[in-house]
Amino acid sequence: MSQDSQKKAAAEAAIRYVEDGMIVGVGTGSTVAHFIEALGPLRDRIEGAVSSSVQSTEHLHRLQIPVLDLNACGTLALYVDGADECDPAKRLIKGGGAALTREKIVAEAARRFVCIIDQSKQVDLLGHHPVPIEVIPMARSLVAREIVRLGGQPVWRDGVVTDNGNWILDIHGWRIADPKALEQQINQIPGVVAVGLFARRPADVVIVGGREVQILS
Ligand code: ABF
Repeated sequence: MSQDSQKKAAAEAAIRYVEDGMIVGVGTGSTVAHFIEALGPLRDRIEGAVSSSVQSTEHLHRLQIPVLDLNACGTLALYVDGADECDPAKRLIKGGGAALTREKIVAEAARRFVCIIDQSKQVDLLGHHPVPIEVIPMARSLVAREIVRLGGQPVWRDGVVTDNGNWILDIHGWRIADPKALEQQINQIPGVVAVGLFARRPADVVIVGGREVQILS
């Protein structure tokens, strides 16, 4: 089964968590694009969606799904998003698509975070995929130096500007034994907007696509 078919299978399986009248938090990426497509036919049964990126907002609009402002929604019942890596404790690396800050905000606002992935995203230890950090542009070098002190190798994702007008550093070379502690340490560096480690708020349910879809809860 191709990687994209696995993504589609995971995304379609996530539809069972959508209930009538819900406001659904929607992530970003190619797996989520399949979820948005599957959400289209349910547009009249849900109140709307809160989006984590301009890309997903445009996709939701094309399918005539109302996109709501998180500030007007309070706690969301459900957030569905993909990931770049997922460990057995459902802790994640996210942000390959540069939407990590808004993804983190919507995940935090949700009671249930359902993460949809293909099998290549499952790892025992986080860190094979670089860890993205969104930084305020003037702090790029400062944050990079601090990251080197923490044993990482920062690479500036040159040319990429986030939806919030910031820049991304991708941190290579970490094998992350304690993702929660590292997340906290990075969050303390001035100029860091968000780090793509989702350990303090991991996923609640992980759906892994395949011939047989696996649901880890
Ligand atoms: C978003 O999309 C990101 O946090 C993650 O980086 C990425 C996963 O991409 P894809 O679904 O395209 O593999 O969820």
